[in-house]
Amino acid sequence: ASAEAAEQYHSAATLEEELRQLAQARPDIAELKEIGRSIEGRPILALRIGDRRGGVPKLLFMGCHHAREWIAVEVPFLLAKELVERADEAPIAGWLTSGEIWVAPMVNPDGHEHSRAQERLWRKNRRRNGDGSFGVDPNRNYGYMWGILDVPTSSHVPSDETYVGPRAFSEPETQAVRDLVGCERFAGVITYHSYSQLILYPWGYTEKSIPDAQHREQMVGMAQEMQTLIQEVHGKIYVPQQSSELYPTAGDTTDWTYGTYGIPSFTVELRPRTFQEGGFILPPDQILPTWEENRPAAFRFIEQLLVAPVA
Ligand code: 0X9
Ligand code: ZN
Repeated sequence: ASAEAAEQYHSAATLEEELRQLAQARPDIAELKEIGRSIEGRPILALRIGDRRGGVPKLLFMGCHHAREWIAVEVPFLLAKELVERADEAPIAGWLTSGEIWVAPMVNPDGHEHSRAQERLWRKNRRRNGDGSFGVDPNRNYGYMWGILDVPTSSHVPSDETYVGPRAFSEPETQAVRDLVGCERFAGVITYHSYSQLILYPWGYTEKSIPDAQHREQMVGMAQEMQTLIQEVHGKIYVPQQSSELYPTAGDTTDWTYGTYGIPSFTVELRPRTFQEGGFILPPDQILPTWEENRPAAFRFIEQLLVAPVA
């Protein structure tokens, strides 16, 4: 069963191949970019989708900061595929004229390959920490409030699952995202993870709310709307909450994108809801329904931030 699953989920190589095909099929609207290279030298890829008329708003969707979260590759990949394959249909055609959508489905390719071939439940990247242990948690390595916590969910011990790394942006995987976001000035970010079915917004490092009440209202409102849209498809409930309500972490992706640039940013935890339902091991027959329920939420996010950006 697990060999079968490995075939239906993308490897780093099959993802690269399919992203390349999408870019080749529609060079007028899609371009494959290497935004960096992993520790083991794998390309970190993003598909840029849009007419590129210059000065347009841009959105970023990412997946698979965590190696074992295989479904978090598939949802952003299927988003990219649909945007390219239906680029001439409404409403997508309009989006690709008014803005640009960037999709990076596998931020941590080394960890992902390790999860596929060696240790299914591997989480981190494949950094040699020098003490015999491997891996920095890419979702603790971003440079906003980096390292301020020392707790089990955000650890300074190299062998721990949530090791923050020796310094902010010590890893090529987070450097790639840092450099992309620094160049492209995104109007919104969604980063896909699994599991738990949650829609998380900043802060993650503190139980305090973000100071800007308008931003908070906007993100809470969008998260609630996404919850409704998701539930309408297959009845699954994705609970909106502040990241720190799940547990506190410092140096996660959305604290950095919001804290540094003020970008509305969400961490979406995909299926399943519980450990009992399989946890990180999501049967491949759930790839499509998970995409189906997340599609209208992603589309709404695009409508709100690309077509009618809030001032
Ligand atoms: O721990 C994480 O990085 C995310 N959960 S996961 O199970 N996919 O590893 C959640 C990050 C959200 N941020 C905070 N909880 N602060
Ligand atoms: Zn994760």
